[in-house]
Amino acid sequence: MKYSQLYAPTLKEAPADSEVPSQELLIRGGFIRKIAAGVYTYLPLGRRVLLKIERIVREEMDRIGANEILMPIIQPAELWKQSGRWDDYGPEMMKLRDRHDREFTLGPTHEELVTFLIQNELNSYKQLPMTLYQIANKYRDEIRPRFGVLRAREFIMKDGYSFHDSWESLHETYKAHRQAYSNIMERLGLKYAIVEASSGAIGGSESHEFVAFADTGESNILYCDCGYSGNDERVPYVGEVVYESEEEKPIEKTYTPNVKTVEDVANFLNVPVRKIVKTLIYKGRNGYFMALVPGDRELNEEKLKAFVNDQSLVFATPEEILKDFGVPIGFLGPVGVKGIRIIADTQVKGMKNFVVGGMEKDYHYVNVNVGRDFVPDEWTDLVVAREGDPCPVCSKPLKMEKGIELGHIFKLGTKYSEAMGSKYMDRDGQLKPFIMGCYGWGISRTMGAIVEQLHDEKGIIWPLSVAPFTTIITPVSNNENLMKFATELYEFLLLKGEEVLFDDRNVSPGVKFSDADLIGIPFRITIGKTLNEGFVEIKWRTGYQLRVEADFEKIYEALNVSKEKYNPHERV
Ligand code: 9G3
Repeated sequence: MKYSQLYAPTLKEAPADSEVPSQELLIRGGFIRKIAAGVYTYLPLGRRVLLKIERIVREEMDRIGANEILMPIIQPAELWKQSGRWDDYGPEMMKLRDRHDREFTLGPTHEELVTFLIQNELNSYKQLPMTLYQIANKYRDEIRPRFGVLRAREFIMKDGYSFHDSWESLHETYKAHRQAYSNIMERLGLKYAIVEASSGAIGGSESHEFVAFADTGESNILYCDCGYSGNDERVPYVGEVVYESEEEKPIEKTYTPNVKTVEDVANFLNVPVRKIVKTLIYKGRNGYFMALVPGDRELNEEKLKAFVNDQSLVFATPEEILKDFGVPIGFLGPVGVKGIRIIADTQVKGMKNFVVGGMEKDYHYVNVNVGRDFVPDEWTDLVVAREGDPCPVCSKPLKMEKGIELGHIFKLGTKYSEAMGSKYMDRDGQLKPFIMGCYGWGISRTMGAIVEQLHDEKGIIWPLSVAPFTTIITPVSNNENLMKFATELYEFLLLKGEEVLFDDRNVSPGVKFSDADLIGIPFRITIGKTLNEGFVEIKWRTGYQLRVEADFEKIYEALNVSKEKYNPHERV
């Protein structure tokens, strides 16, 4: 392609609201344009990269025998009412009505739709296992879309669904997707981890995430040298309960005006945060829950939702708490509370003489003890695991890395097939609900993750496998014999099937060089004054430079050798 015909508007300045490198560089490089919060247009360079990511994902899916389909984005509400999830996601689900006032949703995922689809397609065990997948846009009205394509409201996902007549068969397909997803990560040149993850809302038992390491990532990966790794939402806290030995002191109700946060209470009462028990109120389908965790730990909503088996659980609002408990949110506590299920984190069991809210504005209880002052209804692991916690496998202290979740695979079981009555005839002539799996890959998010891992102060450093062009030909001026050589080299490489961009613009070499570095083309062939001595320069985006005879075959040869050796992570 000739640069003069390419619509690739590069920008000097980063958009004011860009928070992470990929957001800044994909906009400055002319790959994407923001249309609204979390809504992006992919410009020509961006579209080329997306199509290459999609092709890699498609090839790996086809390799494991998955069948590509394309389902509608708009979904009738009935399907979600059948699965019981129509009210589970609140405002995150984009709902609309058609001209006949019928309810629909813009699809955030397709479990319901595909399970409805196959009930009229697959009806015998002979047709199983079957995996169907699509690459299509999804909509999730995220509360805070941010970081560009890393957390968008409209995004491109590969979502696959498999149907089985046994868990063994599901396990085979699950393993095949694990391998396929590892291949995808390898072909994208990303540094990554496969981590145990929570299956949260989606139900089912087992799930794994494929996470690309990045300090800007929203996922916290806890890992251990023994090989264990898990997403902090999922990692169980397996530490022993530490039973404090101090004597129980008499409980006291203490005046603590305007001290709401745990830190404020700790400073005001001059106690360490870990001597405070945090009280959090959640609202589910059948009322409120009171959850208790140590003051220095975060409550893990995924664990609480799983424990009470209610995925619609949301944090109760200060207004609801004031209305239904008559206490401002900072002064909640379990002492003297009736008619609400109290679920406490196991570690609270060992605490002595701790502080809780006084269930009255501006008051806290000090020297509170379990048993004497209150008894929780249940004990369970409720905390978000963190660095230093014992490894669930070998108990050594866990380490943590940040990352971007790109792939997520789930063993669903019969959650959707039972809810939607999707059954097949098994070998004994019995009608059975399909055993299912589902497999997601964030296509548009992948483009951002690659830039997060592979960029420098000059711009993006695309891996060869997804670079919009592998090579850019840069004559340093439009002087006649430089342009003649450059044009003929361009046509020669095109005939060789090279994805080459010819920078035929009448701009300064400085602009050409900085644009080439910004948009991250792996190889730049500079046609300059050395042409008179019979040479051109090939510069790798990673810094390596070689001088090559100004001979088309030799240049082509040097490019192929370069491709063999090129590693975007290796800066020269
Ligand atoms: C919703 C909304 C947001 C959602 C979901 C439903 C996440 C929802 C989980 C999944 C699981 C897998 C198939 C592809 C891979 C991921 N956010 N999930 O179900 F209504 Cl608003 O989507 N689905």
